[in-house]
Amino acid sequence: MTLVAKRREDYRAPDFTITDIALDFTLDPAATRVVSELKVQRQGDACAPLELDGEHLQLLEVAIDGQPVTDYQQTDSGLTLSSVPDSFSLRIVTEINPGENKALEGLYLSNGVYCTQCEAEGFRRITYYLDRPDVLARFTVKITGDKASLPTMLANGNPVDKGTNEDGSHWIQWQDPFPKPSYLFALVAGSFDQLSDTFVTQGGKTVALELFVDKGKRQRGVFALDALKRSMKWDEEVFGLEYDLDIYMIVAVDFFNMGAMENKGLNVFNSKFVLADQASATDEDFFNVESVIAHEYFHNWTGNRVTCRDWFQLSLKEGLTVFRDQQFSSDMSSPLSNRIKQVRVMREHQFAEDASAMSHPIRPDEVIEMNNFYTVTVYDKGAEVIRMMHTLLGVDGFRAGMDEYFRRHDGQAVTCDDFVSAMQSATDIDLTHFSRWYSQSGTPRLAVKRSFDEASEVLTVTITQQNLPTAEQSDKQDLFIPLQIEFLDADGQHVLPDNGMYRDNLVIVDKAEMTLTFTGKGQAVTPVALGNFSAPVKLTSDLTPSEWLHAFRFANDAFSRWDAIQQLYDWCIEQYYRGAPHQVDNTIWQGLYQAVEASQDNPEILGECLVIPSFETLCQSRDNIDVHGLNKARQAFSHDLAKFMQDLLLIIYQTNQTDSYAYEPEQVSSRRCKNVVLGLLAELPLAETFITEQFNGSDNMSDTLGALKAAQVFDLVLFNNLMNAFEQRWRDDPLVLDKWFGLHATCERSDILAQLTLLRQHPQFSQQNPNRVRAVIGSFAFYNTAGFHADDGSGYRFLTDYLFELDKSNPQVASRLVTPLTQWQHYASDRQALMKQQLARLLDDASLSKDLYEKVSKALAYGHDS
Ligand code: B3K
Ligand code: ZN
Repeated sequence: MTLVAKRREDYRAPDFTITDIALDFTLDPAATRVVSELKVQRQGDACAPLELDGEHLQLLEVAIDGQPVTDYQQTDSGLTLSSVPDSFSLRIVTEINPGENKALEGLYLSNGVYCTQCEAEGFRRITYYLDRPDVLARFTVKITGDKASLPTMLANGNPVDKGTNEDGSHWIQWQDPFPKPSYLFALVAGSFDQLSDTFVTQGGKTVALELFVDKGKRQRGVFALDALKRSMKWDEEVFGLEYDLDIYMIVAVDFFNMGAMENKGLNVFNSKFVLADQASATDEDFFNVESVIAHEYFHNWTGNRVTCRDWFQLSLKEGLTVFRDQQFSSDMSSPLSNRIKQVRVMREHQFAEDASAMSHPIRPDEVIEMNNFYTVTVYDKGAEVIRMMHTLLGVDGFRAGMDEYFRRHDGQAVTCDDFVSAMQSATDIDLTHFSRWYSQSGTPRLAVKRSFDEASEVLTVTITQQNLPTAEQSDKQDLFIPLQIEFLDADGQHVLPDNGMYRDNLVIVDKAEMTLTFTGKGQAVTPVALGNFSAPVKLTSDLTPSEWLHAFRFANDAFSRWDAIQQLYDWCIEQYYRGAPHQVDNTIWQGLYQAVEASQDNPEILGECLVIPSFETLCQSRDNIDVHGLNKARQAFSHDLAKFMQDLLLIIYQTNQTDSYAYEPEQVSSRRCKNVVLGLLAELPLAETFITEQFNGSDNMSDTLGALKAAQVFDLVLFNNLMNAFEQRWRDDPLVLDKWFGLHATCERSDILAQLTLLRQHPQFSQQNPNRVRAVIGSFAFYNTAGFHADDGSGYRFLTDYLFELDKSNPQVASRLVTPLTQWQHYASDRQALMKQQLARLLDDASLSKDLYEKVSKALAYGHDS
């Protein structure tokens, strides 16, 4: 198979635009009829044919200005009309089969609910159209459907008319006054429970808020609706942005490929990110609901009002909107735990992507399947790039830049360059060099090293940046890196260098090397760099274990204090990994003990500091990895840490008990701290009683899950007992049971493949449901280190066999799940060979989807030509 990639530099404005579209749906599971009436206008080349996108459509009728047309060319991917007037109306009638649509793209029917997912290029599965984000049209949508089974029928905008037909069906008409690209179109029809509320904007307009959930789940929607109101208020207060329609609707569905979708006025959500209550949702679930609700709401301005010119610009809306939802979450709870969460995603997943065959800049240059580019790079690294601008411009400068962006581009489809240019107008700082972050892929490496000259008593701190070639980009340039840094003397006092500071605690590393000097301060100056993770880089330094502890004690930046302990853990695990655990001597154990002891009055930082870096994070600073060696080193270190701190951990466990559950920051920190500690105590025999008692006495899902996770570490018998009890309690609630599926799939046991086979046969498992597939297969491939990486390659084979099946129905989800197999670069070569063997099996399949083909072929080609 050879598929041609689309390239960013080949962008051409469309020859035609569509100003208005009237859609008329007659819903039927196997034969939904779609009538589309378009107002088309030529805006380019006078002879250009009209080339419409369309896939999996049955074409029934084409007419131009009322006259039937037959001289068109139809292919698998579209419809071409060769000679058309400059301005005309076009009527197209198609038939589609939502019941058979298992890819969950376009219009599909699942669990009796019709729903759409059009981003990025799913609208072309509904009707022939100019399915690209730079064509903005006004949409009117009429939906006709069975009244009994589809009492609710929704589309974007405001309802303008409705009626009943003689055959018992009913119809409704929706109108969206805001011109929009096709990817923001949405239709939902089904039978739901409804929650209603209102929000009065700062301009005094009353907006109706409607939330639709599965029958019987009304109570679980209350938190999401509240979160929506908090988001609306926050965007007014922080960015001055108000909602623009009279109604805002959110529908929760069970079958959804990703988290949620920001369709204009009608968000569609994976029910996982809407439904939450004390009994069924963890604190993390509550957090995610609030953050995804906010994210989709914030898209109304950053994404919908100002959209992308082409899909290469995706980070324009995603990076910016992730940054906005991160700021919101941080304001709703606490900046530190939020920042740590964000950095974990970067270090575990984004760094891995940057180092893999799929590396790409936040604004990619080449794409085969756009759905493959909704990545941690475009989203999370994209948000880090926005954050760096925020750091450079300051709060007021950033706001002024945003105001200017909306002033210039409201109602337009624009580029990342347009965004930077609006930001530029708000500041004296030249962003030209900075904007390389948009075009360069890879994780920059920063090194901070010291040297001391005895004669002159000058301590020199050298900061170097190195940008190594990535899979798709060999030439690299130096970047403009804001590095937050503080310097401590031997007493823990802050000192400043003679030169080089750009601002308080900030240096700009914009070339390969820079030096800072300290005169007369002796050589005991500890640089504590990358405060607040001020740039998405990998940092190395020459700090010693005792200096990390010194940094933890005295640094001002809370993130740096947490990071100091993480770096120290990394160093300790490295000693175990090298077979020299005794290097972690008593001074270090004591130092760690004291650090923990001294933090007891701050459960937030305490809890986070007691989390040992994940296996995935440890991989990002190592090569040629012996997977089991590293995994065992990590486990052995956790065990020894727990043993050394046992008495202290028990005290922390007891003091962080919370009564009467509430989802609020203080309680969340305490519960987190308590459950992290329980996870460590699970290394020790005394933990059994604590685990069992917590499980039996729990009145909320965080504590229940905390106990189950600890049991998974403790021992298989206890784990199985508690898991059986959990299954009994939640067997009829697939969303909750996903947690159970995930725990089974991540259990490091020798018969894991047999377990996975059993899970697949479980009555609640369904290969059609992405949440189930992710809970079982995704948890195994991403997080079961021992099982997935079994030495005989059986884990890799298991995943591959599964992907063959899944790819036939849902390529998008299959392509997400192949990721761990494509990220072979950090492992030892015999393991790489086993992984590539399975990738080669996939590539051999002539019917492989575009989605998998792109990732698999890149993963196999990587490293061959260099
Ligand atoms: N914009 C959607 C993602 C669409 C993914 C298409 N494969 C959700 C979001 O980022 O808000
Ligand atoms: Zn988004």
